[in-house]
Amino acid sequence: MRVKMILPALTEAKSPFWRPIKYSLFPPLGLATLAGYLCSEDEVVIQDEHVERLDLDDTPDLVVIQLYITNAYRAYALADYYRRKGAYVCLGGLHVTSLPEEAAQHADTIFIGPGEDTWPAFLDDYKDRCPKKAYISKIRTLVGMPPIRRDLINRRLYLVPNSIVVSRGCPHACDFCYKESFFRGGRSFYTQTVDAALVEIDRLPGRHLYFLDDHLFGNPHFAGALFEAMLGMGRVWQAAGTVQAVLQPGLLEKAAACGLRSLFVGFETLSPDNLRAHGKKQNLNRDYSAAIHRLHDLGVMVNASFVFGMDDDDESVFARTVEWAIQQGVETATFHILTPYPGTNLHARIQAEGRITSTNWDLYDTRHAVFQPAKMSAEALEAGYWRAYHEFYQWSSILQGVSTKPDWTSRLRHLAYAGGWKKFEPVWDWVIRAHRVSNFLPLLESVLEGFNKQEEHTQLQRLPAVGLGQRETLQE
Ligand code: B12
Ligand code: SF4
Repeated sequence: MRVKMILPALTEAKSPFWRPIKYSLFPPLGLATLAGYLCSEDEVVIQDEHVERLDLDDTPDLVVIQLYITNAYRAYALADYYRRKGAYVCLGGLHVTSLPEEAAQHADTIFIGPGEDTWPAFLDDYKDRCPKKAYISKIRTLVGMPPIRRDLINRRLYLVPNSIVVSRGCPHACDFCYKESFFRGGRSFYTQTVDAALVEIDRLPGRHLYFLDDHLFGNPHFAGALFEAMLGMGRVWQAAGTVQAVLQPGLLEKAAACGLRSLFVGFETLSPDNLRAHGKKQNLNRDYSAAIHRLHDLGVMVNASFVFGMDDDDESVFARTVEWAIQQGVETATFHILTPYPGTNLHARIQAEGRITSTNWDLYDTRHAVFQPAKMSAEALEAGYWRAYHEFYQWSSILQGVSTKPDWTSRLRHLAYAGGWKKFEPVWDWVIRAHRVSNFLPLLESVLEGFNKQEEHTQLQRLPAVGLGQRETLQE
């Protein structure tokens, strides 16, 4: 059987003139995971339109397309094209789960929820010539998952080829997040075994890892055991976590000791009313500054995530948030416009209030206001969003952030990391077009390390007396 797996791109990512580095970061891990369930006799190709031109002259038997909300229209066009050519087309992913009826018009089979149970079930039915129109995920486990087909990924095309997920979902339930609707009907947070996670880590060459888990720290027992086992592996890694997890004693120390160097943290808003309204209870009454200090003290850079346009936000939110982030010495910030994804509680509420202003999924990219904000106009929200990026990443702000750092190493690291991402976009564009992006991984590793080995040693001294075995190994 000839199988073609496609991660379609949204329009801007395809443009030969503008290839933001963001689209060349991570390979299509979801598709490579699904490819693991195919037979060794199957001919499989994965194509990622974010980084390569699709070969549309082929004649696969089975076409598998992954949908996010912003690539949905492109995915439907590709699905229609391959169905006309006689291929059997499967659609799955987040957007299919949110709007199955919409997706079903373009597919032979659709998949609702994660694919680890439904995809192998479909493959059996397909071989028996009795595939169903829809498969709904119910069994939620990562136990027994076949190895991810990383051999199908062209590592050269990505800055961060070593992306990895060792869990699915998240223990929280913020009303704007995709996760409640995606995992409806079964468990919405589960992890691999520590041993399976370590096997996957061992398969990844080099030093750098990027954990794409929604909340790597979500199960403290799992995370603690994983970090202890990673001690001495010499890895340098990045991940995402919550303020709550950062403030929890012990766990962050273990993470930093085994190589955590930058953490994406969902602060989302400085307003407690907003946190309450959006079900982000885990952030309520948490000392954000203390969380940032803890991270910085342990040598971990902060990528602070903020959402603009919640009901308590007026036009003062942009300047206040940016100023706060700069004063805290946050190295990088990611701003989003609140986006009511179909299927979420947020969407249901905003729709019931008659405030949805667009159902053009291309605009659901967290950079457009697709609803009427409560305390400002949609235009003010979009303008404020762009201003926030501009003001946070202007040189004077970067230098102000740098000046909060206590020593030259962390100052230099802040400067290199923040400046590297946002101040050299044309250079990145050239590098991506020249297919040389993977050459920059050693530079990224070096910046994350803070050009400094001493720190790792210091962190090890601070570790509680767990995982002694690994510590001894490291010191040998
Ligand atoms: C990596 C990533 C990206 C990469 C995407 C490319 C890539 N290489 O994957 C980049 C950086 C480009 C990106 C960009 C964006 N992203 Co993004 N991204 C992620 C992230 C962090 C990880 C994805 C991942 O690898 N997951 C792990 C794999 C194993 O899971 P998976 O991909 O979901 O695949 C599984 C299932 O979905 C299912 N499945 C998927 N496809 C199919 C197909 C079939 C046939 C079957 C059976 C099953 C199936 O089975 C797979 C195995 O279980 C997710 C958050 C998350 N934790 O998932 C956000 C996430 C997907 N991104 C999101 C968003 C909003 C965006 C952006 C629109 C906006 C922005 N401001 O960043 C842009 C635009 C993306 C686009 N192309 O349209 C949202 C999507 C919301 C939604 N409802 O669609 C998410 C969920 C983040 C969030 N919490 O809000 N992103
Ligand atoms: S903590 Fe993050 S991943 Fe978890 S539900 Fe909230 S937004 Fe989603």
